[in-house]
Amino acid sequence: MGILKQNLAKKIPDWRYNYRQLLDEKGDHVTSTVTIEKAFSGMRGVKGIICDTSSVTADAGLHVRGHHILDLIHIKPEEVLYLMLIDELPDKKSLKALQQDLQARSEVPDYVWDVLNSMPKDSHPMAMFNTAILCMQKESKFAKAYELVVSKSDYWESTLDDGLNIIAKLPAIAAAVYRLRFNKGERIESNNDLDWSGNFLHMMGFDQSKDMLKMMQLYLMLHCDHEGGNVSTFSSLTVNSALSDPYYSLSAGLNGLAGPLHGLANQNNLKFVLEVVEHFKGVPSDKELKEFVWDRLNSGRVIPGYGHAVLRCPDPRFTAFMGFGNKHIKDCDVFSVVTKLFNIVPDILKQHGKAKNPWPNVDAASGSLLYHYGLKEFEFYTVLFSMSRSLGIVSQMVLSRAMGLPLTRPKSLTFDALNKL
Ligand code: CMX
Repeated sequence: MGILKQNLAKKIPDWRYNYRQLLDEKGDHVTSTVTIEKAFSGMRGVKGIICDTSSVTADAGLHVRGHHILDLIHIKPEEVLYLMLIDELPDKKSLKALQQDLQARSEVPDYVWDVLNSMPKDSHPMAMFNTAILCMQKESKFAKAYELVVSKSDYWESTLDDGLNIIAKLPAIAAAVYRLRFNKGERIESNNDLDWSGNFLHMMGFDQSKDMLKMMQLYLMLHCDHEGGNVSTFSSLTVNSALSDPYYSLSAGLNGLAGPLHGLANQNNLKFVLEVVEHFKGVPSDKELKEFVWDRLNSGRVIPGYGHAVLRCPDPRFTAFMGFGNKHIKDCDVFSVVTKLFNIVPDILKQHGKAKNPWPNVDAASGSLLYHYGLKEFEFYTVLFSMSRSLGIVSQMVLSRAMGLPLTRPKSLTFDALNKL
């Protein structure tokens, strides 16, 4: 039995007990009220779903199992996966056991390469990545367990199996999408001596420089989770609540991550930054950059990487990326423009008067680091976000099944019904 299953099996009985006790004692407590305005605003602020892996506060941002994200920037993606699921950071032995478990599950079925090879050469990398996950659905242990009428209380085990099987394969799939889509040559065989991020860089064909590896570990850790209501996680969990297996559920949510208001903002932000550098043939003055930003806003376009549905402060994940960039990147026009944008965009958005949060989100800096280290194909960036977000989505699916949460099914109202209220 893998380390995660072993430790979850010890924890889940207590969690279930606490959950039942909470329902018995406080089941009728009100968490929030829903007004017509909220119904028309994408349910902003409606507290109606459960997420234990992480929470986001408006003034401090992401906490993973109670740890502020800036206190976790030294850990690897595998460690944050363990933390989200087990509610503890792994010791060295547990981390090694998890890494070995992932390596043992990492072989990708050959038919995935056939599917990817047969897609149009100009497919978006996100369409390729999500198709690769979806086409492996027939491997699902959960779907087989369901057919065999496994007890509902055991659903979490096959959900975990599927989730780990997918996560283990993501580095090889993402690297293959990169090499195929951007004509980088043949796929590179996996090197199981490397960790999840290192092996990914190796299969992409990048040098294993210490800084680049650290940057990739940071990238793949920072995007892991953002509580339960963001589009990708919420979509995955909704699909999973119908007992669709993790292959169906994860690819559904990642299709949401491919939207420009969500994860695609990282590619759009870098595209915007490159447009600035190209337009001014380098780093513009503050005055020039202000005019450029206003022109974009006045033409009805958003500033990608700024604003957020929940945050009301600079995103600490942005702060983490800027900290890394300030330490490691010197004389880079792209990073200088990102820094300048941070100095001028919030004031402009405040004057513009629409965005409730004028501050940068995670997507405002991440691309400049990737670009600096030679990963210049910005259409690929959301795939990296997806690899990381899969860790949180899988964790949340496993915990939802462990708690036996039911089908997600909020009630809708017609316009007429609202008028009659
Ligand atoms: N640039 C210009 N206008 C913006 C803006 C931005 N960065 N952020 C918000 N606004 C506008 C909205 O478009 C909206 O305008 P309308 O009333 O004309 O529709 C208005 O301000 C109010 O929006 P809001 O309540 O502040 O923001 P929402 O909760 O509706 O949306 C988000 C949040 C992130 C979609 C929005 O800020 C946005 O579009 N940002 C740019 C895209 C982006 O960076 N997305 C990535 C978010 C993080 C992630 O998921 O990866």
